Formats: sequence, C-alpha cells, structure tokens
Amino acid sequence: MSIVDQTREGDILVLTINNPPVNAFSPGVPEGLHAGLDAAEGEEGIRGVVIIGGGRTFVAGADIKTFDLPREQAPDLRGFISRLDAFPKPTVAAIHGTALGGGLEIALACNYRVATKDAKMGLPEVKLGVLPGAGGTQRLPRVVGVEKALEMMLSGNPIKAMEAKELGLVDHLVEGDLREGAVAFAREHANARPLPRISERTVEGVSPQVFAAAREGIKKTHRGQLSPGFIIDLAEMTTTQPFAVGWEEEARLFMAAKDSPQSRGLRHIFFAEREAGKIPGLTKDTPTTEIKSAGIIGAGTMGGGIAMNFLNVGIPVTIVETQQEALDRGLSVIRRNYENTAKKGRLTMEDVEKRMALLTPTLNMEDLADADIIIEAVFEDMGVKKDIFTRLDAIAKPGAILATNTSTLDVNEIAAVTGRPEQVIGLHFFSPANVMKLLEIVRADKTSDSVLATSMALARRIGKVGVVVGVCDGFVGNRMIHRYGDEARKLVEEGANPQDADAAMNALGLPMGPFQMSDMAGLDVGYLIRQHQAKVRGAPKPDGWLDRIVERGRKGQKTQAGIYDYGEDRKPKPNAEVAQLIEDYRAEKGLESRELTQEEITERLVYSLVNEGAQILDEGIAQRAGDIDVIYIYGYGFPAHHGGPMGYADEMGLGNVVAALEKYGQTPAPLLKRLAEEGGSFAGWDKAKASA
Ligand code: T1G
Repeated sequence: MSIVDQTREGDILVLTINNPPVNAFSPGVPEGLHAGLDAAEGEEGIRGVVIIGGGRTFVAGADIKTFDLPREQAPDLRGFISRLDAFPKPTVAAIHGTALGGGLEIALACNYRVATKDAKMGLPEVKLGVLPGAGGTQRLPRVVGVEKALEMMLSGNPIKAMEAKELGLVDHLVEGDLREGAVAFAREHANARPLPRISERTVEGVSPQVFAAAREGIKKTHRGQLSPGFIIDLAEMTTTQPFAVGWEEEARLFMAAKDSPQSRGLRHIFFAEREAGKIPGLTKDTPTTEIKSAGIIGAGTMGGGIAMNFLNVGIPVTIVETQQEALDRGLSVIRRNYENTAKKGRLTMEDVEKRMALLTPTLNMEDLADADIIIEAVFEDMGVKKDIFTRLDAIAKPGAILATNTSTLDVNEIAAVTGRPEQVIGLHFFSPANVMKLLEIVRADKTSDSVLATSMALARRIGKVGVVVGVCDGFVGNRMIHRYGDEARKLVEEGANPQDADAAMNALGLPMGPFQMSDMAGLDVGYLIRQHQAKVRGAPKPDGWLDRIVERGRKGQKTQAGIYDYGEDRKPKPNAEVAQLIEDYRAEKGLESRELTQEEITERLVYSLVNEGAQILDEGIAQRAGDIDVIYIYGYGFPAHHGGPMGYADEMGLGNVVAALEKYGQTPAPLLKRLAEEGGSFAGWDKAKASA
C-alpha cells in the first residue's frame, strides 16, 4: 500500500490516500495524487477519477506540522488544487469521516462530491489562527452562499453531510459502500460537459450589511484575533472580484495569518492538547476498566455538576448526602440545570427525564458498594475527607476507583487511610463542573497505571480535557493562580486600582482579571486558603487589604459586594468604601503609591504564572509546559491565541521574561533562568524531555 494507491475500476481511476491517522496532506500525498492525475490524463480509457481516503476519514486538512517548513519544502496544496480545478476529466471526491480544511478544499476543487450520511465537512482553519488558504474562502461562498460560508469559516465548526447535501455542497449521499457509489457516480457523469467548476460560478446580490454584521460579530467572538477579519475580507471579494483575484489575495493573507504569533499560539495549543492526553510510561496496552456506574459523595455545587457529566453520557450515578434536605436541593439544582438547557433548545425534555432517571439519590454510603468509580466532592477539610475514605475502603467493591475532587489537599494523605492506595486518585473538576472542560487528574504516589489510564479515558468519555498533575498544594492550576493573586494584591499595595489589574488582563483577552475572578469565586474562599496556608507555614494571620474587605462582610458577587459592587446586571462597579480602605491600608503600612503602567501590570501578572509554572515543571508536578498551557486555557480562560502562559513566555522570549522579573524584584525560577541563559524555550524543553 503506497501513500496514494491507484486502482482501475473499468473506465474510472480511484486514487486512495493512505496517510494515517487522518490522511493529512503531508509530504508524499501531493506527489502521489499528481502521479494519479498523470495516469488518468495520459490513459485514453480512463473517463473519470475518484479521490477517496483510506482508513477512517477523507483528508482532514493540510499537515499542520508542515506550516513552519520553508515554502519550497511544504506540500503544495494550492498547486494541486489548481491542477484539479482545470483537470480535463470528471473528478469526484468521495467523503467519509471528516473532510476538513484543505481536505474540503480538495473536494471543492473536484467537479463533484459524494459522501456517506455520517460524514462531516468544514473549514476549521480559524481555530489555528489562519484561514482556508487553498481556495476555501473563494469556493465555499460560491456553493453555499456567503452567509453560510461565513458562519462555517468563522466558527470553524463542521456541518453534517445531510446539511451539506441540502446546501448543494454534496451532490449525492451514498448508501452502502462509498467507493462503489463514488465509482458509479463518476461513471454516470463521465460525459458531462462542460465540467461543473465552482471557480466559474459568481456570487450575486449580497447586501454589504452581511459583511458589516460579520465584522461587528467577530469583535465579540474573536476579540483581538487577526484571521477572522481576513476571512470576511476574502468572502467579500467573492462578490466584487473574479475568482483569480480572490485566489491570489487569499494566499497573501494566509501567509500573513500563518506567520502571526496568534497562529503560532493556537497551533501550539492544538498539539499541546493532544500531547497532554499522553502519559509517559503508559501505552495502549495499559489495562483499563470500563466505568459502567459512578457514585458521588456530596450533592452540592461540585457534586451535582460532576454527576451531570456522567448522566450526560448515560452512566448511572448514585449520589449521597448526609441530610435529606441537602439531597433534595442537589437534585433540584441538577434538574433545573437540565431544564434550562432544554429551554435553550439544546436538550429535549425527554432527554432531561432520561438523564434524571439515571440518578439515584441516597443517604446511605453503603449504596455505593457496586459503583465502578466513587468521587468524593465534600467540604475542603482533610478530616472530613479522611473519614469518608476510611468508610469507603470498607464499602467499595474491589477494583473500584476512589477519587477525591479536592482542589488543593494532599491526595497521598487521603490515600494512606485506605488499604488500597493504588486505587486512589484525585479528579479535580473546575466549577461549574458540568461546564468547564478541564480536569486535573492528580496522580498520587501509589496510584496505579491502570487507575490513571482509566481516569484519562474517562475524561475523554465525559468530554473533559484531562491533564495529569502531581501532588502539591494547589497541584498546577491553583498553585499558579495563588501566586498570580499574591502579585495582583501587591500591585494594589503599590498604587494600582483593582480595576487596573482587571483591565490589563481583559485587554490581553482573559474574560476575567484577578479581582473579577476572586469576586466570582467568593473572596472568603481565598481568605480561608490564605489563613490555612499561613497556619501550615506557622506564619502570622494574614492582614492584607483584601482580607480586611472580607472581614467587612464583603464576600464578592454572592453578597452583591466584594472588591466591586454588583447590581442586577452583575457587572462589577468600583466601590468608594473599598477605594478608601485600600488608601488607608497603604497609609497605615507606609506604602508609597505610584503610577503603574498597563505593560508593567500585564508583565507582572502573566510572568508570576510563568515563574511558578517553571518551578512546577522543575519539580515534576506537571509533565510538560504544554500541559500547563492547556490547564490555563481550559481552566482559567487564558486566551488560546496567546498559546497559554508558557507559550506566551516563549513568544516574548525567556530572556525578556527573566529581565522583567528581575526588574520587578522577583526571583526567576532556576529552570526559567537556565533556559533563558541557554537561549532555550519551554517548547524546546518539552521536546527534549519527550525524546529523552
Ligand atoms: N495535521 C497534522 N496532524 C494532524 C492533523 C493535521 N491537520 N489533524 C490531526 N492530526 C494528528 C493529531 O495531532 C494526532 O496526532 C492524530 O492526528 C489524531 O488526531 C490550506 C491550512 C481530524 C477531527 O484543523 O480536527 O487545512 O497525537 O487526536 O480526535 O486551508 O484531528 O496521534 O500524534 O485529533 O479522531 C485544517 C485538525 C488544517 C483538522 C480527528 N484541519 N484535526 O480527531 O484525532 S489547516 C484541521 C482535527 C488547513 C488549508 C489549511 C482532528 C480530527 P497524535 P486527534 P480525533
């Protein structure tokens, strides 16, 4: 089997692309396809060509790994597509699996497209900070219309074959064998002349308002991103310029987008997210157990949210509380969440009932005896957790996974109270647990490979992005956010207003800055953690300006008053009493106020994350810098187009990061200092570690 097989089916030549796992347009594929077209062109008896993907899918796009190759080494997708568009014999794209990006662009350059019913197709390039660079921006609007094309190219989401058929993007849906159906279709159209070419169509009568609305829309959906605007410009060109002009402009804008820091950031995250799912030492043969039932201890916000993840994928859940009233409240919150989703049309009421029927409430922990996994989600107190795990050890069946949802406590200490520490793991969900995609999988010292592999598989199954972390106070995400919070409070001591810090992070693209986030989480949460950490360190009781705000009963959004005031619209409004408290605090502590620029604020906040992240890497608490980036994007809203904090630091240059830290009186973590001195990067560190 070669990378592109040529098979003669009578008067039709079938070109099968064999480039697993997703038939990306990698080096070798264009050569094979050109050879196939040469054969078809040169052979009189061949009256049509079918292009089909071997394995599980049609072409899933250009090979993202080749984006940074020198132009002459990168597979020439545009060259192939130009040839295809002018090919003198009928060409048919036979689509199954996913035809994405360059894959769909190949199909659009064929005369016809046939597909299986469950196939999907789309142009997801915007998710990589680029744009469809091989004709997609010029052909798709000529097939499905400008508005639908803009929706597809700006969302990057695929559509199903049935919709594609209705839109005229697919000419025929094949029942049964795709290859046979495509060959038959090619034969039926062997004499069709002139050959239908999308590039020859025109786009008429589109109101300029369509583009104005699209430009307005991306201000919210793609704030600060480059390629969405290019996509709109290019789509608009289909209404004002001939195909050839748009085709050339598309190449120019594609290169500009591809060479942008945003695309580098998004491509880094594309691969980092996939790498995060790989655990060194574990292979496909590591034994896993199938999770057929789950037990959740605690029906509060976290327990209820966690339960929903299992119910959503049809896994029955037994949920335990100590009081009937708490149990009833927990169930009504879950039901209300589902009903709200149904009101938005994303669920039917039948779905709601089906999911609720999988949920069994109980006051008896003994009812968890048959659960394959039990997740404790109770109050963040070590004594309470130890008591629960001691009881679970006596109740749970052999082989059951015993997981804690603790967000900072020592999982080794919890595991030690059981006789089966190899079955104990941390599954740190982020609130709201039924929404946030991040799941920190906390590998304790004795957690078995099988439990770890099962947990990672479970994360994928319930639609979470699982990242393995080690045991320390706060694991990865919260440990870094504590440093970030320390730095944010320090900025205010030095003269910044809380809203300056939030504005700086909003400008960077984070939906919430440090103080907006604290008010949302509840100021008393951070207050208690600071008190706990001070006690553990034997340090005096913290008495910072933020502690004083909490001690005045201002606990954040939940009391409509925290650092900010909150009205009906829940928008943060500065509060004069808080401003006065901060001023008095500075005076009492003899702190000199000064003007802090947005640049300084941004550097100090982001680099506080980077510095702690470097320390975490050095301690082996995170496996990769890319893992830390994935955690920050999916757990804390760090903009993916900046590549996560570590990716952002690489883009800034680690030497500049170290210089900034030292300028602000911070001590760079040894690993960060070393990498900076070597002219290295976190990405390089990950690569070196992966190949070690
Ligand atoms: N290039 C290179 N590698 C790719 C790839 C791609 N396009 N798509 C997937 N992989 C690798 C991936 O890194 C992983 O590697 C393995 O394949 C399985 O992927 C000019 C410029 C197709 C829906 O954006 O959305 O065309 O970890 O784990 O969950 O206009 O992969 O095994 O070593 O994701 O079954 C446009 C990206 C490119 C599609 C399958 N295309 N891929 O999901 O598997 S830009 C895309 C996906 C472009 C043109 C432009 C998904 C998938 P490893 P996976 P999956």
